[in-house]
Amino acid sequence: MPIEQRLERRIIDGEKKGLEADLDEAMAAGYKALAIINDFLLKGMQVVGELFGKGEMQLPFVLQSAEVMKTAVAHLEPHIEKTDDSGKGRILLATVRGDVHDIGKNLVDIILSNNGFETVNIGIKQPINEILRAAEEHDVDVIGMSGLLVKSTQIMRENLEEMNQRGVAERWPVILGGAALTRSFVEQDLAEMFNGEVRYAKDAFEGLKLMDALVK
Ligand code: B1M
Repeated sequence: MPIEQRLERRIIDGEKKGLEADLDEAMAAGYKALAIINDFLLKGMQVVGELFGKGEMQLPFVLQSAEVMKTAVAHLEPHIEKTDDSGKGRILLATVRGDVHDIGKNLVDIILSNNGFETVNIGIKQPINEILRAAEEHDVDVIGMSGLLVKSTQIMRENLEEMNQRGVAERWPVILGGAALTRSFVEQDLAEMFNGEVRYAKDAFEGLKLMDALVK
């Protein structure tokens, strides 16, 4: 099997043995670390999501796929291109209350920190109290929330309502990301009720573009 398909297959099958050697082989063949993540590994994860959604894959196997994904990203991370910029600004990253999905958020973390931003990544299942406390403590410029469950889109709305109520909406622009969100939900529905600025990032690169625009 060609290396491209083998890597995609590894995610689908949750097969870790020999993973690093395959990743090294792909890099030696000229693929950049980020291209390996975006073009092969995430493609595999997409298939996992589809199989799981159709009831053709059980949760423990999804977990195994996620483990392979995380190990692969950790192996590739030192090879991801970095800019020489630093100190461009600081973002808080959290997966919202009730949601454990963190692969996407952690990719955003890598992309932003490799491109001159400081990240304060407080992890998964974070209630708004904790998000705001950490934002204050670390004096961040932007708050970034991630969530993949449909339920999380509602939690994000509640979080923005809470920011309105506490009078801190204008203090921190907010970037929202995650597969269950849509641009119109964030930039129309949520933007309408939020007293500050809220933007949608389809992927980590859009997150980076937004950070460049929001933190001047
Ligand atoms: Co779950 N899961 N999962 N899951 N899981 C989904 C999200 C689901 C769509 C699968 C499906 O049914 N097809 C479904 C949600 C359905 C819904 O809400 N309607 C689902 C479900 C149901 C669940 C459980 C409820 C299952 C159960 O227990 N019965 C449970 C939830 C537990 C909880 O959260 N309380 C659960 C658990 C899990 C695992 C633990 C097994 C594992 C997560 C492991 C981990 O993250 N550490 C898992 C996985 C792996 C998935 C799928 C298959 C893959 C997610 C992923 O990592 N994608 C997922 C299916 C799918 O999304 N298609 C699914 C790769 C990742 C790079 O993409 O996170 O979208 P993503 O991030 C992208 C962009 O969205 C964006 O940039 C990233 C990179 O480009 N982005 C941001 C994300 N955050 C951003 C933040 C930003 C900017 C951009 O700025 C702040």
